[in-house]
Amino acid sequence: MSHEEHRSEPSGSSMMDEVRIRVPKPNLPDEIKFNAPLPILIPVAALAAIAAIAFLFSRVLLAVPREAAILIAIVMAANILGGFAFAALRPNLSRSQRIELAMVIAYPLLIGIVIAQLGFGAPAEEAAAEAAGGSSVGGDAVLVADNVTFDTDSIELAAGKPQTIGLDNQDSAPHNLAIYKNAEAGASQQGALFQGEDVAPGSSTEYEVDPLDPGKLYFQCDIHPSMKGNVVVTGGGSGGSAKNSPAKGGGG
Ligand SMILES: [Cu+2]
Repeated sequence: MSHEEHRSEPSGSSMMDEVRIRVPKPNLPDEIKFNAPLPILIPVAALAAIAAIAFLFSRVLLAVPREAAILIAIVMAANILGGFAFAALRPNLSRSQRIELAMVIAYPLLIGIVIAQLGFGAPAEEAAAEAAGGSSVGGDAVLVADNVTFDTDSIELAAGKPQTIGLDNQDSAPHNLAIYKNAEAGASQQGALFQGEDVAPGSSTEYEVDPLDPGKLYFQCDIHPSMKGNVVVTGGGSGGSAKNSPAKGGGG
C-alpha cells in the first residue's frame, strides 16, 4: 500500500505540470520569433556585411585604373544616394522593382568588376613599372638584387664614356657590384675595373663607372660571387683609341 502511495498520481502529475510550464507561443510571424538575439544579431550581421562590402569594393577599386576607380566610387556613391531616395519616395515598390533598383545602383560596381576581370588596368600598371625600370633606381644599366640573385645576367654599357649603374638592393643581405676582365679575375677579386661600395638591404645606389673599352667583361657581387653576369661594352668608335689620339697638333 505504502509503495503504491509513493507512486501516487498527484506527485506524478505535479511534476508533469512543472515541466509543462512554458511561455505560451506567441502567434507571430517567423521573423519575430528571433526577437531575443536580435539586438546582438543585427549589429553583428550589419558589421559583417559592411566589412565584406568595403573589402570587395576596395578589391574592385584597386584592380581598375586610378581614373576608373575614382569615377566608379563617385558614381556608386551617387547611385546609392539616388537609389535610396527613390525607394524612400516610393514605399510601394514591389519586390522585383526593389531588386531591379538594387541592380541599377550596383551597375558601376559590375562595370568595375568587368574592367578588373578583363585586366584593362594591367597594361597601364606594367608600363608605369617599366618606365621606372622595374625599380626606382636609374642608370645606364640597372641591377635589382633579391634572394641573393641579380635580376639579369647581362648588362650593356657604352664604351668610352662614364656610365652609371643603378643597384637596387631589395634583398635582406648587402650586395655590391664589381666589374672584372673575366670570371677568373672575379674569382680572385684581383684587378677590378670597378668595385662598388656595399649597398645595404632595402637601399639602392647609382654607381659611377669610369669609361670602359669595348668588349665583354664580367660582373659579380663580391660578397656573393654566385651573383654574376656579363658586361657587354659596345660602341665608342673603332678601337676606342679616340680619346688618346692627339686630335689637335696635327703632323708637324
Ligand atoms: Cu651579394
